[in-house]
Amino acid sequence: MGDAEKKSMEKGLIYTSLKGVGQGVSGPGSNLPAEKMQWWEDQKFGMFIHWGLYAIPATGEWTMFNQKIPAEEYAKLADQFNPKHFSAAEWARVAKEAGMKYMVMVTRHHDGFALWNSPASYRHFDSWETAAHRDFVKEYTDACRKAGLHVGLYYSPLDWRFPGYFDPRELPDNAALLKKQTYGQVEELMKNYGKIDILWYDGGWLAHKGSDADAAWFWEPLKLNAMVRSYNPDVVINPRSGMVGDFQTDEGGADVKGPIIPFPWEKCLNLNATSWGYNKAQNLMPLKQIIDMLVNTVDRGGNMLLNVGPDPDGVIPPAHVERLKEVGQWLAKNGEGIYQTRPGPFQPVDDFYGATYSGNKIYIHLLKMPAGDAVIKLPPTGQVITACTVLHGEKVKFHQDATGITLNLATVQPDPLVTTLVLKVKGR
Ligand code: H79
Repeated sequence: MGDAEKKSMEKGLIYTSLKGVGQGVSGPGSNLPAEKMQWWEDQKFGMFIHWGLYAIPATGEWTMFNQKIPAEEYAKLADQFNPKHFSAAEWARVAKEAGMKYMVMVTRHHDGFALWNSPASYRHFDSWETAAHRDFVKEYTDACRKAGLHVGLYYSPLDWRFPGYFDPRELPDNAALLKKQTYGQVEELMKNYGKIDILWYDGGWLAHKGSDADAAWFWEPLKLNAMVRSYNPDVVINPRSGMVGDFQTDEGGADVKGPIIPFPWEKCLNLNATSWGYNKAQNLMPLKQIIDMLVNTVDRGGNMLLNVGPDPDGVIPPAHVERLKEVGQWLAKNGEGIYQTRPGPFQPVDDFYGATYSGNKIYIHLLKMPAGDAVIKLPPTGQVITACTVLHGEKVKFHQDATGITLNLATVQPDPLVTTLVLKVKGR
């Protein structure tokens, strides 16, 4: 897609699910040029991990706030947080088996408990100084790299322990302590754990009000991220520090619909739809829904970051591991049409199909088979199609003329999840 086309699409379309697209501050060198985003756009599928003290009550990562638990009371959970079966290598193994290419671990959520040795933590509220006496970020970053997965860290600037977070103008001294902690902790994460590929901020808003961009006056994200880039020049940064960010975020389990989105973006959602953190209440996504979500995301140019919430012992629930393995089995067969592709040339048709391309191949993802005459009519592309098959499978009858391409799927054995077809393009 050319620059002019991209610009006109960006102006003409409203991406309702992508809140605050392009909002936030930016400055020279604050964002990566397009060529440094290509590797990220190639990944398509990653693992998000929400794990912390909130795994113990098992009612979700917002427990401290929702149940109005005072900080001193909540802090006692750290005495019990001493996992015996935590293994970052096992997390990485599960991610790889699922076909995931990167991981993003929550290093510290809004409750303030840091999963590393964090001298910058207010009152040293971390896993190093409490029962576990372990640096989980170190174990995680080492395991990711060893497994060949790209390393992402999630960090929440927001910390509920600070009254100044809720009232930064009336309590500036306390808010300043919070800001000092954020700068200190982000520096620790960027300095002490080798090359970090992705920095995923969350909760840059103030007092849970307005947008992350509205709070830029407080966090000064250009200054914060200039420090980040001094350690990790090419790290891919999301928009939730109040800086524009290198990609846009679509959070939650709502279906992905509409046209191709012409800038880098990521869908993040939960495998257990109940909450991000470990939850007694289980609402595990059905396999077909996961594959559809992935395909719908990739066919519109996005990556999908699928979340797991390990239990207090650090173990990903076995039913979740099993479900992810099934996703990996579909990807082992169909990955060629997913990884390292770009969306198009056909615009997706909601609830029916979408497309990606790579080199001289176009991949059509069929969410369902056409009813009735088993025929699909694709619009003209201006390219000559020389062959059509099921990916790793039988030939598909097709006819191409000036009005488009007609595929006849009468003899096609569909994949029970999503069927991938391959069109070969002449001279590409
Ligand atoms: O870390 C996960 C969420 O905890 C976090 N972002 C993802 C990745 C997040 N922070 N804020 N929000 C999501 C939006 C806030 C939603 C809320 Fe609520 C609605 C806060 C209060 C009402 C959901 C429902 C959380 C508590 C009750």
